[in-house]
Amino acid sequence: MEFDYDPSNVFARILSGEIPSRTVFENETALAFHDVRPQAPVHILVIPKGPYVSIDHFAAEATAVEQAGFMAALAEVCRMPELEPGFRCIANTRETGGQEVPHFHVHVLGGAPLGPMLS
Ligand code: IU
Repeated sequence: MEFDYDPSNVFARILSGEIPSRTVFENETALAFHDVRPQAPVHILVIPKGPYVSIDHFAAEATAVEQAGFMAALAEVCRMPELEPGFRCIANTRETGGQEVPHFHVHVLGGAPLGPMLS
């Protein structure tokens, strides 16, 4: 599959510093920040710093260092005390999968009972 990354997407502009975000955690290859329209008391987005459009693009083409850095950032977010009772990670993928921003991101949601996923 060919992956076509649009460098003008909003998360690229957050990474360049053009648009501010409320950072939760950052390392060499990944950034975690609060979603601007939270759908749960805790709603964090974890993104790689590299130009990957989706989870399958990232899995296919990111280096081992980028993948390890991303997982380290995700793990850091998952250790937030507010998430200890339970949380949900989601990676919407392509338009049919509900993806609006074409830069790979994992939503981490929690801070309240979430109920069944497809309710
Ligand atoms: P999606 O999986 O691509 O549908 O999720 C995109 C998320 O990015 C969505 O929850 C938005 O609220 C969020 N977001 C953001 O945090 N900051 C922005 O400037 C924009 C979208 I545009």
